[in-house]
Amino acid sequence: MTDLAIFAFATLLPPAASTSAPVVDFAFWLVMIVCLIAFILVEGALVYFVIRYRRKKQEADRETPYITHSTKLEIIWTVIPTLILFVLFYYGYVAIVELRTAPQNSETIRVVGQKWFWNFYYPYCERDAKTGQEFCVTGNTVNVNPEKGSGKTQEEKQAEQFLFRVPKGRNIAIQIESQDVIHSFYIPAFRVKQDAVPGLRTRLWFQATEVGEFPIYCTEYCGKDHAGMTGKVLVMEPADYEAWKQAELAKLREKLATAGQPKDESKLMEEGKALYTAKGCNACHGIQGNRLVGPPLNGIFGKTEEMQDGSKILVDEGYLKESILKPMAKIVKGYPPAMPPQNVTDDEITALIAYIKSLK
Ligand code: HEC
Ligand SMILES: [Cu+2]
Repeated sequence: MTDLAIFAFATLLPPAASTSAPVVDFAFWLVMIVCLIAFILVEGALVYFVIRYRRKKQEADRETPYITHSTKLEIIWTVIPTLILFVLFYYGYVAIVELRTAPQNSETIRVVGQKWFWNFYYPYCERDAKTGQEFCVTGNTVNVNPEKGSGKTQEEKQAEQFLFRVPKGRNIAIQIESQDVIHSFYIPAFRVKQDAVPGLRTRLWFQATEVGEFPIYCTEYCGKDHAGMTGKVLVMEPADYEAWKQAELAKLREKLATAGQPKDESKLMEEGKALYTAKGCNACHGIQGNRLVGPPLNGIFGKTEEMQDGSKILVDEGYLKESILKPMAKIVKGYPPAMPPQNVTDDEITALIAYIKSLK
C-alpha cells in the first residue's frame, strides 16, 4: 500500500532532467503536502462534527447556542495559516528567481514558434566571403510530429534530423519569439515553460543534467494543429554536441562554397522537396490538390489565379517568390491571409520554386 502510494506520487511529475527541477519540484511538493494536510484536517473535522452533533432519533430539538466570536480561536486560525503562506511564498519565490535568472555564462539559442512547429537558431554561423551575409545552424521540429506524414519507414531517421539539440551540463538561455500567434514553449522534464508572443522577446534558461530525449510541447492553444506542435529535445554529451556542431558548420561552409553556382533542375528540385518539409510548408499546403490552411501548390505554375481583390494573376516565378517572401502582398481568393513571411534565402527560394514547378 505505501509502495503504491509512493509510486503514484513519484509518477505525478515527469522525469527531472535540469538543475532547476529540484527547486521547482520542492515548491510543488511543499504546496501539495500542505494542501493535503489542510484538506484532511478540514474534511476530517467536517465529518467528525456531522456525526458527533447529529440529531439522534428520539431526541427533541435543541436550540443552537448563540456564539458571537472567540478572539483566541480567530487569532490562531489567522496567524498559523499566514505563517504557512509566508513559507509557501518564500519557496515559490526562490523557485521563480531560479527560473528567471539565466547565469552570465549562458549560451543563447533563439526559438521561434510558428503554426505549427518550433524553429531553432543556434549561434553557430559562417560568413559568406563574397556577400558578407551570415548563415547560421538552424533546425526545427516539423517532422517529429508523426501526423505530418514523414512516413513510418524513415521516421526515426528523419526525426533525428529534427531534434532540438543541447549539450548536457551547460547553461542554455532561450530567446523565444513567435512568427504568428501566441504559442508557449514547454519542456516538462526541464520544468520550464514560457509564452512565445508575436512582437515580443521572452526568455527562459536551463541546464540539462541527463543525456536523452525529452518531449517539447506547445502549451498555448494556437489553432488547428496545436496538438501536433510537439518536438523533442536531445540532450547530448558535450563532446558529441561539439562534434555535431562542427559537422553542421562544415555543411554550412560547403553550402556557401557552392552558393550562386548554377545547378541543374533535378538537383534543385530535390533540394526544394527537402526544404518543403524542413521549412514547414507542408503544414499548410497540400500537393495533391487538397485544401489545407493554404491552397494546394501542385499544378499552379503557369495558371492564372484570382486574388481576393478580384484581379487575375499569372503564376510565374516572380509571383511565387513574392508569395513566399511577402505573403500579404497578394492574397489568393477564398483563403485567409494566414501565411507568415518565410525565413528563406534566395537559393532556397530558387529550389522551392523548382519543386513547386515540378508538382503536377
Ligand atoms: C501557416 C500556414 C502557412 C505556411 C507555414 C506556409 N504557407 Fe504559403 N500560404 C498560406 C496561405 C493561407 C496562403 C493563401 C493566402 C495568401 O495568398 O497569402 C498561402 C499562399 C501561398 C502561395 C500562393 C499560392 C497560390 O495559389 O497562389 C505560395 C506559392 C505559398 N503560399 C508558398 C509557401 C511556401 C513555399 C511555404 C514554405 C516555405 C509556405 N507557403 C508556408 C499559408 C501558409
Ligand atoms: Cu503553438
